[in-house]
Amino acid sequence: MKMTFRWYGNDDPISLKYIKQIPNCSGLMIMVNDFKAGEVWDKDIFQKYVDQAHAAGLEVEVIESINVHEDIKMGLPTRDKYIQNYKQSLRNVAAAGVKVVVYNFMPVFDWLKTDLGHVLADGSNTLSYDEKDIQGLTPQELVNKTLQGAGNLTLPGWEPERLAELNKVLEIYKNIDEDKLRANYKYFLEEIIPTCEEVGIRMAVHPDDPAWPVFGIPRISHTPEQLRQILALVDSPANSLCLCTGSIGSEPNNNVAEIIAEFAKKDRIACAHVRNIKFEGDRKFYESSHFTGDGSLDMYAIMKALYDNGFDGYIRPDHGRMIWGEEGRAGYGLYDRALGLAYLNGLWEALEHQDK
Ligand SMILES: [Mn+2]
Repeated sequence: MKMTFRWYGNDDPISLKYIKQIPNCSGLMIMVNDFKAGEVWDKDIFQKYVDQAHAAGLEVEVIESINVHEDIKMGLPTRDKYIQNYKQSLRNVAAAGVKVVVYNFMPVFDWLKTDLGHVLADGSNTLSYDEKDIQGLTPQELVNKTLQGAGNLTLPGWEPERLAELNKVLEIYKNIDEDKLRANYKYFLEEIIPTCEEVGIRMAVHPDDPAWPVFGIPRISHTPEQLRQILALVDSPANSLCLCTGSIGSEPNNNVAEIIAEFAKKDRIACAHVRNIKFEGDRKFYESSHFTGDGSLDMYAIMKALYDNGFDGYIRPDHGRMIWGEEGRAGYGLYDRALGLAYLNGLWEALEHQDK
């Protein structure tokens, strides 16, 4: 298992030096915004990030995400051009040493929260979701509200170009049900997985966040059965999961540790985002600290499920709260994520020792 940390490239206020100072942090999961969905990731531009990371003593074996162009998800004739570009991006990042590519197949909206600065009793703030807050909003109103909450920093998944044609895209999705979306997904995977196998990359799909459909748009990556269906679309280790505990766990009926055990046993978890959330009601939760006692998920059971089932991929702490006066990109400050990483280190070390 390798412990890693997300870094936003030169757009990240957190320095690589600080990340390197976190104990047992071997490398980065890089998220850069140089490349729009559908564009080829330029070899030289990407290599510069990798060189910077290496100079700081950090590996870059995971990137998140090479975004999938909406035309691929919608199955439009233009998809083939974007799929060719995707394959070229895979070749380019593989040449720079990347082994895992995180991505998602969520239509229109990526992750979704209704408050990016929900204040907790201890004065820290965090991301939260309350279904009540999106009832009555149009999709465009939701987009405006989310972008307002982000301040000056870019929000991955909410790139302006992706949302530019929102109304047109929503119209097209009226004719796409879950099965059609899955068929479009299969078409995509059948094209790219042979390239992945050739260049040594594992695709890791990020589950829907939160784990249910929004605005009636289909979502097909949030139940154990749906994850099985995805892995069966192309049965290859190159077609794997990014197991995000806070996303999968937002649906209380999803037993996160059981889901991890099932897919880790089959070696189909390429990497994991590990974080906790606290339920406050039906479809109402906030992102707590990683510590089990602060949230609703059993973090020991989660790490044990990974450990017991031979997980040897990459882990990173996921979203953190803003603490100690830090101001930064929602969910991606330094301090609380570093605390989360240290806590996950401790759980893992204890699991290793119990085994001896
Ligand atoms: Mn995640």
